[in-house]
Amino acid sequence: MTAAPRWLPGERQTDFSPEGIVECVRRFREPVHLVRAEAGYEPGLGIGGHVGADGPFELLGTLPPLYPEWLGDRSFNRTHGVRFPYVAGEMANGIATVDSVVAMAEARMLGFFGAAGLALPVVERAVGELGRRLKGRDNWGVNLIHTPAAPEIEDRLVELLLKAAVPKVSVSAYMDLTPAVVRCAVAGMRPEGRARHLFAKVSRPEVAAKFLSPAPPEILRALVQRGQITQAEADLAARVPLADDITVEADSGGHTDNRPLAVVLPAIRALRDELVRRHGYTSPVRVGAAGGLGDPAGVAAAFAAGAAYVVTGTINQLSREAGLSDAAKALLAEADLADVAMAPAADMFEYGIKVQVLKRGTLFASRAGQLYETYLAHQSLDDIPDAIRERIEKDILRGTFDDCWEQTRQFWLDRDPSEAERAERDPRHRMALVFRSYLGLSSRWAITGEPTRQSDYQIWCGPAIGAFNRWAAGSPLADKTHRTVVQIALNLLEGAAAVTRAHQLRSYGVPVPDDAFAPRPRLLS
Ligand code: FMN
Repeated sequence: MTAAPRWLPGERQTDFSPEGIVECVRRFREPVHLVRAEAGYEPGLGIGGHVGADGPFELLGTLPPLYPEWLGDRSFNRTHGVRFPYVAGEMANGIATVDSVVAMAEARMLGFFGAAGLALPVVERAVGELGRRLKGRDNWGVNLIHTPAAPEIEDRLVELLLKAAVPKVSVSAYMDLTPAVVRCAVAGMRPEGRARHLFAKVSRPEVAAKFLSPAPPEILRALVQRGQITQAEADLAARVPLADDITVEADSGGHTDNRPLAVVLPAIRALRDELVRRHGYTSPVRVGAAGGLGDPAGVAAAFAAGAAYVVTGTINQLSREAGLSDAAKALLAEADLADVAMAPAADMFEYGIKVQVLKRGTLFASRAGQLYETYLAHQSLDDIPDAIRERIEKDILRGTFDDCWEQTRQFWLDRDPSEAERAERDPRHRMALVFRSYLGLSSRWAITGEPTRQSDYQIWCGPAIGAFNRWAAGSPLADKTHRTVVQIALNLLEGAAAVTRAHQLRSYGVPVPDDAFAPRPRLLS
């Protein structure tokens, strides 16, 4: 029988102190030895030294280095040409800017441009600039959001994305598949692979199932008939899932089902396993995690639950690159875990759909809620009792219903005259459009920093903001000059690696102190 190996400390005497253990945890890029003085004693840690037949410590085992690059699914990095399994998610109205997508791509991560809510020529300019600045790279993308009320918007955006050869498209808000989204996935498909990668953002298994399945044959047939894809592309598409990256969105800023990540992620991972088996897919189909990620412990937990990659949103609004005013960023920087609320969504106001927004420092959530209650209770602007009308006109709209309707009408005559015409005929629709104008403008005011409307800023925000602000307090990330989207990402990944190491070592019986689970942000390169 060979004797158990022994460990001889190097120049630095190991210690079993809490501080010594924390330091070994932080040095996760080096192999770490689990050692003990003798049987029955708690293990301690050592780095370096000499393993052999002699030495004062029994060697229980050695953990090899751990890298943030490896926290997710290694196929994610390979497929998308990135170094880290990390995505800065799309944020509507260009809040996820061209600059942030470029910064993420240059740092060898992935970012999606926030195309939703922008007019097509604006998206076209942004995509053109991205193509020029990121020439030769394919680790960047653009959001394609479902617009059930105006399918032609989706069609035109897909046309643009294909023409500009955008390498990744994150598709979101789909409940059902449209020809546009299927075309986006399938056009250009070759036996050796896809022309572009689709990331499908979902929060429910029934929607995930649609993207985890091959494209529906009837939609493929219709696209072939229209000449939008070839028969060969349709045949290939019948053998692969529509998307091979499924982003599971838990309780997030903006549109959200408010589900905890620990509940939805395993459910959709299990569904993925079942559908991969059923369809016999031969290449990996990954499930990533979004929603509520704002500090290293959250990110480490997502990876530990099997997330192939992580996506952040809310916290990137604090970054230098975010297309949000300094005044709005300052409000976000003060927010804690519970400073968020659900408020009516501008795009689906009449259906009672809500978005998660910042509550602290702005009255938007309660004012938008009052508008929705009023809409539910009345048939038209003329039906609204005087006392309520006066309050809405004075406090919320800052104008009479008549003036607001005139401005709203002009807006719709420009954008989509059929809406204005419908509202002329249907007083309830007119009321909806007037109230929706406040919801639309309130996002603009937050973006431009309109000083007279700070109390009306609509800022999409999830509870991750509180996790981030608590973690960043007093660190370089609390200083807005250092707070870039890449510094945030690198610190979250670095921290998540440290938390992962701390947990590994704790699970082998090492008395890892709580400090090891709370790595501090610093400037990283
Ligand atoms: N997701 C989309 O798919 N399309 C969007 O247009 C979009 N806009 C967003 C705007 C803001 C201000 C925020 C905070 C999020 C938005 N999201 C959008 C969701 C993010 O891409 C990301 O999935 C989400 O924010 C992650 O959760 P978190 O907010 O908890 O970090």
